[in-house]
Amino acid sequence: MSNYHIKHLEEYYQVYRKSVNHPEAFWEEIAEEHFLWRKKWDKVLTWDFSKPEVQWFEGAKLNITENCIDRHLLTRGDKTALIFEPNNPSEGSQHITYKSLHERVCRFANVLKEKGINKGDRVCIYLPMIPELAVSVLACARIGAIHSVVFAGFSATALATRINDADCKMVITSDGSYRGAKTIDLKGIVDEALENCDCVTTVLVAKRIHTDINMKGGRDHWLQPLLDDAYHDFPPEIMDAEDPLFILYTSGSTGKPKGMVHTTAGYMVYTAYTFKNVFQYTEKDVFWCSADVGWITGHSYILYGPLANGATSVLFEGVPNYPDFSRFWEIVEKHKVSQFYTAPTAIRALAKEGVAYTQKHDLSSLKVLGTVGEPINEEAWHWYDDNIGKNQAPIVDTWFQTENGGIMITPIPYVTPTKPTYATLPFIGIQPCLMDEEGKEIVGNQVSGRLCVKFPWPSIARTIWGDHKRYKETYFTAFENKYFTGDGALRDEVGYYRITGRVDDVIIVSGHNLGTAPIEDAINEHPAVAESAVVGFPHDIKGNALYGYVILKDTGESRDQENVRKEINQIITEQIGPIAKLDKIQFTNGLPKTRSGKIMRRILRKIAHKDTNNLGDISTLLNPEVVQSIIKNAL
Ligand code: 7RM
Repeated sequence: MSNYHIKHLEEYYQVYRKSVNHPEAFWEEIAEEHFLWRKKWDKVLTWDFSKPEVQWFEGAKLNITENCIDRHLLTRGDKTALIFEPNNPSEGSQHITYKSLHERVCRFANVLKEKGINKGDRVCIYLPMIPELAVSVLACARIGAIHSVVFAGFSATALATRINDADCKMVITSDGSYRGAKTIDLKGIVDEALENCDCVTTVLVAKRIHTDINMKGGRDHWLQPLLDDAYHDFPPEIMDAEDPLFILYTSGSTGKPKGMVHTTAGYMVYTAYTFKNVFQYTEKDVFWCSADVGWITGHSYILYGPLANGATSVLFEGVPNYPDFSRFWEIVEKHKVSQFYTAPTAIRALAKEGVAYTQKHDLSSLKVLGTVGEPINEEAWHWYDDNIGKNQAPIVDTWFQTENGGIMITPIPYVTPTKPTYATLPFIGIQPCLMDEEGKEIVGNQVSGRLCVKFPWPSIARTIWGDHKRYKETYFTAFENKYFTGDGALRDEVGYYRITGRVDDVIIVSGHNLGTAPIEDAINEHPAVAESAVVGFPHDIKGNALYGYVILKDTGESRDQENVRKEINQIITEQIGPIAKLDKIQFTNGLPKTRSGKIMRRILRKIAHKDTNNLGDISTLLNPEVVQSIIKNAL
């Protein structure tokens, strides 16, 4: 039996028990047998959730890029590490081998050093999904600088806040970016942000869209000439296991974004191990995660997890609807993608366009489908299963958070029987529990509560950059000695978990706790509905009543809206019960979404509460314009 690669359900249970009963022995064995260490650890784990403090593999020395690149050179030097698929398909894809990735990362590392970046310095990376993004992330890791990738769809204000919070010395960006048929002036956004950032002394600029841009003398440098002149080798900086690897910002429900700090060894071990098992990756597979590297999913499952396994990973610059809605499936066919990993919001958007786009392409290479980021509704789950996987490729509904580093609750494909809308079982080493409002653990099955984790796993974030107190308050105060996720979940009769959404999405109607996910699920079953969001609003008798925002499918025919309202409530009554019926249903053309595809229910709640004077920070919205139209038509 190999603990590294789980292939049967009995094996899962056996390895799981070992990981829980003897966590140190278990992770020590995984770390020892599958990674390259310059020095082994003195102690596997030190932890105390009351401080909170967590250290894994203390005393060990390593460099993560040596594990992700150098150690593959002998056996996989000519294997493709990254397939770059550009925004415009006619530009043609690029295959970057492990050998060439090594050389590019080393050259970039030399450029960083030459520009005065040293171990522990923070570097902000604000780039589109182009090879330079992967290379700059890895170059930072190679020299021991802490990367802070900011999604290149964020505004100048959001960027400046993040640069200042981490006190970055350098920004790496490009002249611009492509997004479908549009171009975006990235360098202009950086210039605007830097008017308010005194910490940045150097800006490196990659050429992507070849437009004329402003280069500030002394501060801004074109990247390519520097790389051309740099030496092709660079010895990796030897890091401590607990040296920070990166900061990644995640928005809080209030206040400024939280810079989650991830460290080196534990993050490497956990992302590599989850990647191998959750996607059942084997040597000849081509893996594609469609997330942006600006999110934790991209960090862990486009770059570090796949590369640590010597895998081939697709880096896609574009969007699902350019040149048309078949783009994803064209890419699957072209690169014979074996594992495809995307978000429910993308699945729903594609499902809305019908199946003709999926039928134009040969999808038979697909062995595993993944989803992440939000609860996936039942209809979208089946659409994905029927039309993309052709009922032959298991769906892994993977739950995790920026704070977690890697996948926490998930089926293992071909091992765990799946169940629509359920993330199913804890991954190896993860000890979830459900808590009630009084702080008591809820044991047994067929129960629901607040999702916590009892024991540290190797890739848990260690702190919030510059604010350990906030880290403790946010995650370790609500429930003593437990990590609190902020999510609600239920556990079914066999112990499978279903994530029902953020706890602040729980609405109490006449004393009944209702999660938004199952209600939205029911609404979306209506054949005319494309997408929906449910929030609560104050009600004299029930305490709260339900307000649904519903997007109808664009079928060209006009509909009797009153009738659709009735039918929606009928479906809800059948699936959940009359308690969950909606008092108000507003039809809309769009829902406010974050740039990673999560519905911003906070704004919808304010509209339902008729409290629209102060909507708070909407600077990270993908589509701020829909907010006004929703307000105008509010019920
Ligand atoms: C990976 C990522 C984290 C929040 C989390 C949940 C929600 C993520 C799922 C999910 C239901 C899933 N990190 N979430 N995955 N909800 N099922 N499979 O998205 O930090 O950006 O967001 O996303 O609410 O707390 S994140």
